[in-house]
Amino acid sequence: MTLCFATNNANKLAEIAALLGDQFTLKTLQDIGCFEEIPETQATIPGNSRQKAEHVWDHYQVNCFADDSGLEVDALDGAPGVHSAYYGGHPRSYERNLNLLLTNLKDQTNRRARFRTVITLVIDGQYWSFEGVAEGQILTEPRGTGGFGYDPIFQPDGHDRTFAEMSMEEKGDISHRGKAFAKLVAFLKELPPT
Ligand code: ITT
Repeated sequence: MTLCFATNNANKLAEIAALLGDQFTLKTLQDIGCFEEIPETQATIPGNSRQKAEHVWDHYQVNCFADDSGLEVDALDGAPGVHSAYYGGHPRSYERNLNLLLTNLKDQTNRRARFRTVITLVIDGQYWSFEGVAEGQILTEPRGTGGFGYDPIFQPDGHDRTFAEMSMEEKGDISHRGKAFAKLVAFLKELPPT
């Protein structure tokens, strides 16, 4: 089956490609001729995930999936959440985002947080969604050089390393996106062959 992954984030694409078996052919937005910035104007992670998939289906009639992810920090009432990409004020400036989060958590003892991913799948105009959550804590200083975004300050429960200190495969086994994606793949494998 051929599916487009509606993302402009090369890190996400690499993570998913590493998890995907040969039975699926992954297309990028560029492959299907989509070069515009897809709007993400909804107030929730599921809303933005749906908006991205809907944009591709409505404009290109291509079967696809989109993910929207965010980091929810308890001591900040769930922020940055749906605003994770722009938290520091600059689109996808990972360093600014991460530094602002550390500043806002200065002297805070409650470091509990979770990454949440919601994937929306659209096939022939029919929609499904799949969620994955990774619980953990925010460290006081970044550690590791792998991954992207908030990975250097997020230590998942049951591990003594951050996501940025893990290989892509290791992160994929326990991450929010990996879990949501495993549900997506299980669902796709049950579909009748086209
Ligand atoms: P697309 O919308 O094009 O897919 P994006 O980078 O905007 O890419 P999201 O809106 O889903 O991605 O994610 C919002 C931000 O959350 C993202 O920019 C990162 O800062 C952070 N984030 C998402 N997944 C992450 C992960 O696995 N590790 C670390 N940070 C992550």
